Amino acid sequence: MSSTAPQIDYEKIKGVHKIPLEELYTSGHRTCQGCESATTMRGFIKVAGSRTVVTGATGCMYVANTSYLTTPWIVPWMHTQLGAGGSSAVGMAAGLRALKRKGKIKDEKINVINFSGDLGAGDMGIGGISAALQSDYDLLIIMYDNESAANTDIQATGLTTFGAQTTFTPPGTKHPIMQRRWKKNVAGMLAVGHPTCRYVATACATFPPTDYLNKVQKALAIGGPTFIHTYDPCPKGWDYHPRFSNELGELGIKCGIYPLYEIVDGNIIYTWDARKTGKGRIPVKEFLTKQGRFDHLQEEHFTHIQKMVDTMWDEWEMPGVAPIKGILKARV
Ligand SMILES: Cc1ncc(C[n+]2csc(CCOP(=O)(O)OP(=O)(O)O)c2C)c(N)n1
Ligand code: SF4
Ligand SMILES: [Mg+2]
Repeated sequence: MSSTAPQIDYEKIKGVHKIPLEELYTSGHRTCQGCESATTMRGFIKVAGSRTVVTGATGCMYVANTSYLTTPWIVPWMHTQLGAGGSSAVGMAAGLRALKRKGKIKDEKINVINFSGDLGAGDMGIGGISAALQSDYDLLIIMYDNESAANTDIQATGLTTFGAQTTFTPPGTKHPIMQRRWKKNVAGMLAVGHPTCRYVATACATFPPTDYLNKVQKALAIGGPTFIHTYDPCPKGWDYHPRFSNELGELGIKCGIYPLYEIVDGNIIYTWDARKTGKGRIPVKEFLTKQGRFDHLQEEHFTHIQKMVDTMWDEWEMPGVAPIKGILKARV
C-alpha cells in the first residue's frame, strides 16, 4: 500500500552553502585525523543550535572530547555511563520540563540530544533507549556507529560488519572469519518496536551532502522521542588513510550495505536509493577492499556478503528496516 509523505514544517538546508557557520563543537578535541564521528558531532550541534543540552555516553566521543579538562563543546553537555544514553536523555528532558513548569527557567524549546556509540547504544544501552522512545519527552538520540568499541581499542560490537578484523576477532589460518555475526539492525528494530516514536532515520554525516543535517532538523522539529543512526567511518578501526573517510561513507551507502532511510509517522522514505539512480549498487567488494580490516577476506567471503546485501534489497519487504520477506498464504 502506498501512502503520501507527511508534511513536516522544518527549516530545510538547501545546499552546503546554507549550513550554519557558527561552530558549537570546535577545537579542543583529540579525535583521530579523519574521524567521521567528530563530523557527526559537529554537524548535529550546528543545526540544533545553542539552545541545546547534550548528554554523551562513554566512548571515543566522550573520552577524546574531554581530555585533561578541555572540551570542544560550546553548549552544556554532560557525560553519562556507557549504556545510559536513553535514561540520561529522559532525565535531562524531565528536569527541564520541571524547571519550566515551576517557572524557574523560561518556557522555550530546549533540545535534548544524547549521543551514544554502537556498543553504548546498540548493545549495552538498547533497553534504556527503548524506554526513552516510549516516553513522551522531547529528545533525540543519535547512535554514532563506528562499528567497534573504538575507545577501548577496536573490539567487535553487535554492529561490526561481518568478517571484519577487530581485537576481539583476529583472523587466523584455520578460521579466517571470527566476526561471524551479521550487523544488528538497530534503527529498524527501534522503528518497528516503538509505534508512537514519530521519527527514526539512518544517516551519514557527509553523504549525501546535507542529508544528515536535514534529518537532525526534522527530528527536532517533529519532537517527542526520536532516533538517528549514523554510519561513521573510523580510520583507526577500519584501517585506511584518514583522507578517505568521506569516500568510505559514500561507498558504504552506494554498495547498499548501509541503507539510508527515514521513517516519518510510519512512512518509509529511502533517502538514497540505487534502484532509482538507474546505475544500480556498486559491488560490495569495492567498499570492503579499501579497508585493512577486511584484508584477510577470501573470494567466498565477498560472495557471501554480497549475497546477504542483495537479499536485503531484493527480497525484504522493507529493505534495511525488517528482514520480512513476505506474508505467506498458508503455513510453512
Ligand atoms: C560499564 C562499562 N563497561 C566498559 C567500559 C569500558 N569502555 C569505555 S568506552 C568503551 C567502548 C564504547 O564503544 P562505543 O559505544 O561503540 O563507542 P566508541 O568508543 O566506539 O566511540 C568501553 C567498553 C565502561 N566505560 N563502562
Ligand atoms: S578511534 Fe575512530 S571513532 Fe575513535 S577518535 Fe579515532 S577515528 Fe574517531
Ligand atoms: Mg563504537
